[in-house]
Amino acid sequence: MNFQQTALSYRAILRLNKFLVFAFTLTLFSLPINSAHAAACTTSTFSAGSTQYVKITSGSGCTWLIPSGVTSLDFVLVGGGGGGSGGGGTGGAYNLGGGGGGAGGVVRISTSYSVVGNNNLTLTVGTGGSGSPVVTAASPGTSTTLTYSSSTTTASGGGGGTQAGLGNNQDQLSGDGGNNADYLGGVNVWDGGGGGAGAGAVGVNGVDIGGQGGTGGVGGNGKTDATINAIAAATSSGELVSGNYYFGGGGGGGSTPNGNGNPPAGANTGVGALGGYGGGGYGGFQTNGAQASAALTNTGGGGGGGGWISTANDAAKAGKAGADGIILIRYIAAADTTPPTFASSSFSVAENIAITSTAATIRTSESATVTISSGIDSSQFTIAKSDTDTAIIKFKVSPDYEAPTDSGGNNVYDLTLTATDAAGNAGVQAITITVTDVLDTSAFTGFQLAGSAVTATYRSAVVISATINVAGKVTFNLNGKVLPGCKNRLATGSVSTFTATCTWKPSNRGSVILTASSAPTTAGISGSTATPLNVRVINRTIKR
Ligand SMILES: [Ca+2]
Ligand SMILES: [Ca+2]
Ligand SMILES: [Ca+2]
Ligand SMILES: [Ca+2]
Repeated sequence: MNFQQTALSYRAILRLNKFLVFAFTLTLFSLPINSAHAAACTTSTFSAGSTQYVKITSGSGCTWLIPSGVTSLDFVLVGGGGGGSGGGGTGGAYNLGGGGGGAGGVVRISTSYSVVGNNNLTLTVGTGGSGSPVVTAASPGTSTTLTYSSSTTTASGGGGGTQAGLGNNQDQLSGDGGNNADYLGGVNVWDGGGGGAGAGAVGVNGVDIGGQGGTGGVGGNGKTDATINAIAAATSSGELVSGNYYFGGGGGGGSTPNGNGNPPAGANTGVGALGGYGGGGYGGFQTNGAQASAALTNTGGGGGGGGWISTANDAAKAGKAGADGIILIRYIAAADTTPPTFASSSFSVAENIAITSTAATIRTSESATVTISSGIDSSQFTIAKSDTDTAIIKFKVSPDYEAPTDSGGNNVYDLTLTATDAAGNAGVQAITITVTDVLDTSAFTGFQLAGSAVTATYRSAVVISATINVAGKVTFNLNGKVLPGCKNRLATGSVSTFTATCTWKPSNRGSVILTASSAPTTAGISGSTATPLNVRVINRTIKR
């Protein structure tokens, strides 16, 4: 450790103490978040058997409802990473590296909750600090918090990197890396990796020094463990390196050229080195020689500090932004012991429905397999699933209101359904399907001789009238033959009373049979035949 690094470390400790006082003050005066009207968090959900995973990558004071029956959950909380500072210096000292951003803190907890009803967690996902322009300190990341009842767990944001070149002293020629030190840590609570310090140029301030550059400091290590690995892998989160998932790496410090030629290998993302898995220094270089990249999204990584990549004075680079934090949740879904219920138990359908049409749409309270399990009329129906919680019932034979086939003959068909959910819970429901009448056939409501006579007089005209319930025409017959002039007589009237007449002058004596048949005007309504009239034709009465 050289003089410059020692000085940087000392200053970092001073700043740590200030942070602790600040954090304590915040804790005393912070107010609980009112979650009564908070919006639900936007989530991505995953499952593996009964193990459920929830990923939340943004949100401030949003709520997540602990599922019914769940009393134990695992969490990973990651704070936002600090931004990286820009490179460059004051007074024309351009060739100085900015500090990398500190990483977001990482907290892993496994907690039991006394869930008696609907219990909300109030969540905030910390955001990454902005990378700063040249010669400016960067913004810190913000905290990620989880509040249950009035108890809050916090993964704090990483500090922003500081700028380079505040003075002519050698130990001020590079930016300090950002810290993450505003909480005390504890079991399964990890300080995020600090950002790397930028490289300082050595020499006379304000000129293109050349040949006196340096390597930016490496960022702090990211955090992983078996639980983090399991949750991160299931949710495709974190930064995957050599089979482990990491969160909260510090950003690397910016580097400066070693001479007027090629820059040296600068801060890196820590893969294969001591650095954290945040962004490398912008202007620094990874060990493979490629320019470093920003922190990965939603890993809580710190942004890289800006370096200086050219011998020209105009090439000091801005710092990179820190990554937003993340909240990951894991729990075992509660066993399902609730049977499905049915939305309705009575249905009605008009007669003549096609056997391909739906007679009843059965909806259940959850995904279920629905069968016709019993019922006195059950054999007259089929059932088929249409989606996970809906089944369709159809008649095997189109029902006729005028000729019901149900038990009791009252057009009310009885059957019993059973809905079984994936856990094997079964709900049973008796249902009725009532067939309703439609006007599908005409009917005679009257058919008689004038005066309702049962005799007619030989060679004496008499009027026969027929009344039908729908508009149409009536044909009158005598002993099976159409009476002359009485074919298709228009029935006149309205609503359900339409009357047609026929004048008949009997040409034979004795008993005859009169009949009438209707031809409704409206398509789809079938005709009908009147009850036959038996009439005796007699001689004229002799006048005295
Ligand atoms: Ca169920
Ligand atoms: Ca019918
Ligand atoms: Ca019945
Ligand atoms: Ca009917």
